[in-house]
Amino acid sequence: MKPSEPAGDERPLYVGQLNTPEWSEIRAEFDGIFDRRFYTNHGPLVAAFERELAERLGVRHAIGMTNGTVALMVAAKAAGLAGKVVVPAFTFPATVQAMTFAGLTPVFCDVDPETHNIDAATVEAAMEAGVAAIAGVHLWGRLCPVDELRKLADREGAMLLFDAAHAFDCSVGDRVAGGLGVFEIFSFHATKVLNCAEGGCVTTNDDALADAIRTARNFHEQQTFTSVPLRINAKMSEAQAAMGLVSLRNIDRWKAANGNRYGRYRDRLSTIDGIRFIDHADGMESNHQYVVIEVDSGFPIDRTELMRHLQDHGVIARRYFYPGMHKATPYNATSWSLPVTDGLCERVLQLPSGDMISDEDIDRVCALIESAG
Ligand code: T4K
Repeated sequence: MKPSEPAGDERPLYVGQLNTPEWSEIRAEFDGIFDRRFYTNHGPLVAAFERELAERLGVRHAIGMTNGTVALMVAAKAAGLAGKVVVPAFTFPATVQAMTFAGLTPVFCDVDPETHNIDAATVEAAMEAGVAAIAGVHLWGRLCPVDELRKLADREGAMLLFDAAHAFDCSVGDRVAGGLGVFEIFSFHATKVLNCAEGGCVTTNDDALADAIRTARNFHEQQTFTSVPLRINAKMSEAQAAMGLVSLRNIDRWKAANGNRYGRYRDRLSTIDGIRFIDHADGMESNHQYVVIEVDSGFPIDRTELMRHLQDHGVIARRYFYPGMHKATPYNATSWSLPVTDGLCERVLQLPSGDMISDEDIDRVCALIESAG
């Protein structure tokens, strides 16, 4: 609960997931930071966090960054990408903003209506001359179809990379988010399953690329300033890494709790006419961080009316990613034909979940949906 908000049935319920470690765990890590008087610039906690991340995700390199957006921007630049990048329009603005900041031009592609992810067919339909990269987004923690995308990327001579901001610890069989693209990025924002308050990382199995990313995230080289190459400050601080290390110790517990909340929502919502519950039951090991529904024409009111109905009752559901990046300035200067994305932008609603959402809260949200219209 936010400190200033009253308890009780009508307290606002937010979509942001705040998974909260025990204060004693956080305090122990922060005591160490203050004892060492070493706050940032590649300190011991960042090094430990990077090691533990790489081990957990089964990758050679996990490089701590200040947030997920900057991680994507720096990695794209360090990889030497230039020209165009195929990217879904059905994503959070940060995916596209980071690419644009890195000097790339987004070419929007549509997504699969079932999974909300890109696939080889949607990317192929968007391919044009000058495409240097294909950037998938493992949306809602569901992995993109990696094999077919890799085949297409190889054929087209494009780099395959992933925005895995939603997909920490998500997998299908032996395929784990983090090692599936030439590089992938994660977000450790407060609302993510692994939470550094702000934070992120790049993962890669490419040693040379990892070196280039580590160099680019640090604005100068050691103690001399004889040259000033194009770099930036994208470092993760010790405080962020402390939160990350504590979060990692709790991740299995949080994933299990997420799974329980997700299951409770699914059981109630799957039986409502006109509501499609976005299910990850097809062999995916998900972090169940996102509870998402589609409101179809069979439901008595449309998605936006349902969102307002919920918000009027303190349930702050969100229509991510309305209206779609292809309709947002400045990207709408080109006219894009993305019918699936357009439909999803009218139907998708994200519901509250996370540590602060109890079973009773979920029942309250579901009852409001059942009685809507
Ligand atoms: N790629 C993708 C696909 C992403 O979804 C994101 C971020 C990124 C890249 C970039 O990663 P970062 O640079 O952020 O590391 C929120 C998060 O801020 C953002 O990290 C996340 N995706 C996105 C999906 O959601 P907003 O602008 O919608 O946040 P905000 O402040 O409205 O928070 C959402 C809800 O959470 C609010 O209703 C209240 C609640 N909340 C939030 C915070 C920060 C809390 O209860 N406590 C809090 O401390 O973007």
